[in-house]
Amino acid sequence: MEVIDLRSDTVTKPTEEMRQAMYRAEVGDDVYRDDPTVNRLEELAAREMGKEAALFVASGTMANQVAVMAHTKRGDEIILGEKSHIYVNEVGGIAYLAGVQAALVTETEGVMDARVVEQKIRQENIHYPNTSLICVENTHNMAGGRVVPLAAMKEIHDVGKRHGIPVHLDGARIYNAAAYLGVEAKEIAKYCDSVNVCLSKGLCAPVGSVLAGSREFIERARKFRKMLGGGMRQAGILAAAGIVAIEKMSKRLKEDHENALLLAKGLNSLEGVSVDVGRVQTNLIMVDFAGTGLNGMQVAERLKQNGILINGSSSPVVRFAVHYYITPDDVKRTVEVVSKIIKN
Ligand code: TLP
Repeated sequence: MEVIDLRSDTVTKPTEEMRQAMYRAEVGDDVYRDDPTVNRLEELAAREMGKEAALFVASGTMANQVAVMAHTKRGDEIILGEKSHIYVNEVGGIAYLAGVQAALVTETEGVMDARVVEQKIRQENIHYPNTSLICVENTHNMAGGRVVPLAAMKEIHDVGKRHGIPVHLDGARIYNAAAYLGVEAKEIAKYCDSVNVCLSKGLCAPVGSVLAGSREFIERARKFRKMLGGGMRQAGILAAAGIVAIEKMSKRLKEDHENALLLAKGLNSLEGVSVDVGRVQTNLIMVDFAGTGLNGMQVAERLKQNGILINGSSSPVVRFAVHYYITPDDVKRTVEVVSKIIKN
């Protein structure tokens, strides 16, 4: 029995085309900027995001952390969502690495209200830290893959511009947002000053993210990447897969979104299981098992015994992540198995 892995889109292994590209990749020492494949990936990513330059880094976390370090000074304050990945899931890096503190905004469906963001900006006062960055996440992971609308992105960017504060976009899944909105990724990225794009989630690359922004910002980020030990040498082996991720895999994400909707509808049809189908926009779905009397850990354990993996949680709400390797048949089997495990 094949395992159906719905824990995350990060579990995606490189495609055959990626493995071929990795095998053939021309490489050099990227700390000397001698790796032609890394250079090609960075140029491609900069173009795709409509920015001057880009930097290949080891992970989404590294892209976000290096961005916060490059935008801020120690003791500053940054504004971000209370459910954002940067705040919740990056091991307190903003405090430890950048030495900044957080001003949190409660998101609604993953979206921060621009007026609230503006209220959080510190005025000049001897007692206050400087506000030096606003972070947005699109799609929003903990909101269940929700897309931040372009109008909301623009409003926040306008607030930033009015106050001279840059906006960083955690666009780990920006291509999912672009696929949902039916626009090019740069139409989203134009409302930020820097953007993290993950290659190793739904796009299937084995490793890496690209951080894009102005040439001057990327040069500062490059130095912080080196400080964190992220100056890789013959990284073209990895960048080669990243090029396939952007050129090819970013174009097919609608399929994942269709399968996610199919899964949401199937699960929602089961007694005691509830998914707000109307809220499903991309590849992540939040499933509430409260009506079954099971918590997320119990659901995960029972599914595992039947060859299906999800990340458990102490609450009855769990995330199912759909990706390239999840077929409509897998969706069907998942619904059948869930139907079985909630009955006994
Ligand atoms: N998200 C992972 C976990 O860390 C939760 C997942 O399984 O979804 N930004 C966003 C919005 C993310 O969802 C993630 C990873 C990252 C940044 C960090 O990327 P990596 O894992 O490459 O450091």
